[in-house]
Amino acid sequence: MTGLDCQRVAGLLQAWDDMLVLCHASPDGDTLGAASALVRGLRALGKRADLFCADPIDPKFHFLFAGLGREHFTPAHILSVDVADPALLGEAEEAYAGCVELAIDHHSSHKDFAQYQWVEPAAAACELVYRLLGALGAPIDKATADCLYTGVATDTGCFRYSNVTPGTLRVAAGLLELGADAAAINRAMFETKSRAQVQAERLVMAGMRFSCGGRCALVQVPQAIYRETGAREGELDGVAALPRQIEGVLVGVTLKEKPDGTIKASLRSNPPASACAICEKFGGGGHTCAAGCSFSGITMEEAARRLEAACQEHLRGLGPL
Ligand SMILES: [Mn+2]
Repeated sequence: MTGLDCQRVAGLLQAWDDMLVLCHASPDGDTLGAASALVRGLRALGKRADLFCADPIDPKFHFLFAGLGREHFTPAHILSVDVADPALLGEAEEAYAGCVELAIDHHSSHKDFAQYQWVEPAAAACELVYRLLGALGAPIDKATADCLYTGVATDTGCFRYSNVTPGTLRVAAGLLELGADAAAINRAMFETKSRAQVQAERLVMAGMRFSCGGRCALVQVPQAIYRETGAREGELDGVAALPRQIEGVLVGVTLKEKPDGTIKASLRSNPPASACAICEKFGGGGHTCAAGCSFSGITMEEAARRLEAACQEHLRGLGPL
């Protein structure tokens, strides 16, 4: 449980070899981009490294792994990127949670679980990995730049969220100079939907409900929607952004039923509401304006009811709005 900065992390990695980099479950562009870029950078320095994610990777992210063959070795050091809580390792939690040596993360809600951690506020874990590769003197080729750009773009909603700082844009500018294909990545991440996805979004939006005098909007994604439309799970990631787009909504709630019956909630908030504060009431966390929590052993309707009640309480606590 020792906090490190970028330079000290670079020092550790210079001394280490045979590294396995863990991503969080339900992987997004940031955890995958950061892991792939870190592995590419470490390999460029002549080290053995590979990455692992417990959950299947949506095909839209497959390009992040182009040209990155698997390495077979017994890991001597386990790292994690973008993992705020060991529970987010998913199926890998049991095997790995106790032996993560270094956690690199940008979540303010980070729970110390690794021997060493480098946790620094940034828009994306990829921002930290970009700086780390610089400190290591690792070359950043086009494929690595594409990975890092993907993480920064996806965690900022294509540079639209309040987490974007001048530093974020400088990192993005640096990545463009290194050859990142921003236009193609933005199109693939933000402007491409399958027909199944549009059909699924239609069904989800049709069931949207409002509470707290219109300040909370909630949508539900039961497993049946995937069966009915043929949409893949990852294709509905963007749905979480939709409820908050509605005028007057301060908290947008998206509930997704997992195959095992667990209900995953993704909350998005507009100031002064805090998605993170609401999720923390249920053992979750994240960023102020984007956070998550999960429920097991209850129905989606019950999870919806509890979250609406928590939103109500949170909004009341903010005083007259
Ligand atoms: Mn992230």
